[in-house]
Amino acid sequence: MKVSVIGLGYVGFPTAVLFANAGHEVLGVDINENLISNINNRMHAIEDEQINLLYNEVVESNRFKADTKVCGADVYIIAVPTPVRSKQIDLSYVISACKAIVPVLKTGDLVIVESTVSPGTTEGVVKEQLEVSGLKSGIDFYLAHIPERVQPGNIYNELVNNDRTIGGIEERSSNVAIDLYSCFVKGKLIKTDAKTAETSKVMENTFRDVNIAIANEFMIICEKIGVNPWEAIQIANLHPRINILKPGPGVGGHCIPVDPWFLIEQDYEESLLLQSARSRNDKMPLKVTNDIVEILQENRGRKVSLLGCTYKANSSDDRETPTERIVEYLKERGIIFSAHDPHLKQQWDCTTASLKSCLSDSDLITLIVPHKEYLQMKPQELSLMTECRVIFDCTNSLDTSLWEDCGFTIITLGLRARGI
Ligand code: SAJ
Repeated sequence: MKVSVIGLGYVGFPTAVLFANAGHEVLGVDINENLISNINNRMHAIEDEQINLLYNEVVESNRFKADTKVCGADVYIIAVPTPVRSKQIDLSYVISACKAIVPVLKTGDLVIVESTVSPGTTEGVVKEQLEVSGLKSGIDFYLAHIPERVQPGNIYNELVNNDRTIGGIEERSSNVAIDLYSCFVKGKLIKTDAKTAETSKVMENTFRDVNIAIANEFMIICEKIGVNPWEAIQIANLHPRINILKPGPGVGGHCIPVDPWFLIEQDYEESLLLQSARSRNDKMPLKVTNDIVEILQENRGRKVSLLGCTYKANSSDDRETPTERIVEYLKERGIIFSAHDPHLKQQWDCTTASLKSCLSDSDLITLIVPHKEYLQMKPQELSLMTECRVIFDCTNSLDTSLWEDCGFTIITLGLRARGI
């Protein structure tokens, strides 16, 4: 079949590669001309070796091409961003994708929405936009929502092995979509309706946001009452039905801090817990900043070095990253700082390419993102780069006794106010 994947980002690109690898003729579409030219010239790469390998094969064998325009196909997969701006969901990229499909849509085609959308969007706005073609959904063409569930860095494995929710606007749309996705998905293909699929997708990430918020709140309360939150959470998690996630410097990325808004906007008055979890997690960069300022004052220090700028360990993705907020707060307070991240694709104004220059004249090292490069470093190696011996560990990732035996003071998030 001819498959057109609209939006060649974190999800669209690997999805296009897997459809091509399964034998379909794939046209990837994106508004970014640079990206299109890189993809066609085999100069594109993502953080997943398996996908990169298959991508080279499918471009070479002419099964995958990219363009800025949507052309006629049998299947259209919409994988464009749905950003949240000022707590409002921006559907404009999804609507543009629908408008681009309308002139080429024909009887028997299948349209899939993979982008995360609010409950009711596929059967509402998407269907309405596509029916401008004069064709009727569920009769002339098929329509389904199939949310993605991939973790950056583990995309091939998760695209192939995770279960997928298949939410057709009616039974036949679900069945046609199941036939299509079974060409590369080894996980279960779970049939439901479009609105349930949309709801369960945003529920998944909202659950994670609320769980991280409770971990952060437990940490703050434990710190106040002089209990080690990391130990208390570890013990609580020994209960067979408890799984509290980890406290940290905040929640970043393009999914967990964004998706709760798709549910909150359905009912502002009643979504009290979800709004509260959002605000708990959003306040974490401020808590880290306050801790940094206090630790500097206690140590009569002036400069802090921030290690880790991306939204999570071993990823190059810096969207919605807590470090960016910490940087803003430090600037507002007039604190001297520099930052470093070996995974960033593009340096920030405040980052240095070398760790040594980031650490120069530092009075406090704050480990925000526990990238493997930092965790693999031995205390002796760090000692050679800096005279600073105080580390603030925001994710409890360092082996405290190992570092303290080598002359460092380790202050762990949540343990600062314990007075020990
Ligand atoms: N975080 C914590 N404490 C934890 C776990 C995570 O503070 O215990 C922070 C991370 O540091 C990061 C943020 O939360 O800043 C989000 O990281 P994540 O690993 O929880 O999630 P994402 O955004 O990388 O991917 C999520 C995944 N969803 C779930 O696990 C329910 C992924 O499967 C989804 O495909 C993805 O969102 C998405 O695209 O929706």
